[in-house]
Amino acid sequence: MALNGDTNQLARDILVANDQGGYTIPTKGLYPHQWNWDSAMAALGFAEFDLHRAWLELETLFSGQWPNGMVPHIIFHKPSDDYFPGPDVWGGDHGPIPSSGISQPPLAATMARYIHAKDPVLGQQKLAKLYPKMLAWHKWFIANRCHEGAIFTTHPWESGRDNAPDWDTLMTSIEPVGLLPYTRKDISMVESSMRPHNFDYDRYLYLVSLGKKYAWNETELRKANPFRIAEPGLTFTTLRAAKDLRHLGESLGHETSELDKDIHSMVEGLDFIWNKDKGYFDARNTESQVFSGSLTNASFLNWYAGYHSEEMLLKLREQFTTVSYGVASHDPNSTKFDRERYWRGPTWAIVNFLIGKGLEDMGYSEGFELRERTREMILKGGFSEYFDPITGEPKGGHSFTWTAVVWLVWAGKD
Ligand code: 2M8
Repeated sequence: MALNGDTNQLARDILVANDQGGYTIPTKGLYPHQWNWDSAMAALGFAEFDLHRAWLELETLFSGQWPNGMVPHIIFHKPSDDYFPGPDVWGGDHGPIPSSGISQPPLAATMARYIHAKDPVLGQQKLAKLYPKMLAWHKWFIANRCHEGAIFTTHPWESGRDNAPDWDTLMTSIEPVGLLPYTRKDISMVESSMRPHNFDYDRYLYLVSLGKKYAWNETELRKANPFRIAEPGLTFTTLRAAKDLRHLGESLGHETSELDKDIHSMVEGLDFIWNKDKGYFDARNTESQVFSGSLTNASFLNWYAGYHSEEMLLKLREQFTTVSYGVASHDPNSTKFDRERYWRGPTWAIVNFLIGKGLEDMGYSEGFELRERTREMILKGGFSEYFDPITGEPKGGHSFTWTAVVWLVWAGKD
């Protein structure tokens, strides 16, 4: 589906159409609630034409924050029959609004910094209330998701890269005992060849049932939940968020030495996820210490966190010769590469943006190359959830919020 008409206007229309009045859904039908990192991206998109709406998006996201600081990955503001699993399955009634019991890559502080820069006077007013909440979320990550300075995920959904090959070994070792029968809704809306297998869903739901059983108590879950994988996506986004929080904290006149300490230990923690044998950032089981051996689009987020790696740059250049539309979510040379199955091969505009912007900000021309490729992909395939990295064909959901945002803030810019 090639785009016709004013692409900027089409992108803005998607944001407005997905706006539920205070929060933005990723797309109609498939994802009818507020998702965490999608929402941070929506805020950035709104900042292109409505700064007050941009701040409201972040405020609404933090209105679902739990007393322990966690900001859930899904906030169920309103009931919907379109999505499974809903709030009853999660048992996530530990915050002010029904929600899931896990988090997602923390983009909010970084997007808040971009939005703040557009109007620092308004930004200072908004940050007075938001900054302590963002800091509490950061502290939650450090207290509950940090292993030797690297950030780990306790559920495939927490990483945002649901069915990535990073989790395959651990997923196979999980026996999903005691699961009640359930009906998936996603495969009635998107072809099943583009979605996770039932094998994965059984385990996603089993891990949710564990969380519910232990009332999402992190101390209990540390003993009960076998899923603990340090991974590049959460590590790099948390590191970047900490740097942006420090900047925002300083602008408000706050003491930020605690953040300095965390940033220092997270930079040291990059060693934990550096797979020396393969020469790339890789997911790693915190218990067995075994690497996944997966080169993914998250492996390339190091520049987003302000961290250059010559080896990763070589890998990126190599990837540019294999696929045409950005960075594939899984290594195109791997036998597990599946060009249409969600996080096992397709390219995602949002991750291209995070990688590309990081590269551009650090002065690497590969960032511009990635931007060009993402631009072409969107012009050719529209505002899809993800795309075939070889042909650029649109895949997954349509009229997708974060793809529209990537166009507005980056890919569509001259
Ligand atoms: C996808 O994940 C949800 C579960 O969180 C799903 O498939 O039901 C992922 O791509 C995730 O990263 C994203 O935030 C969410 C909404 O776009 O969809």
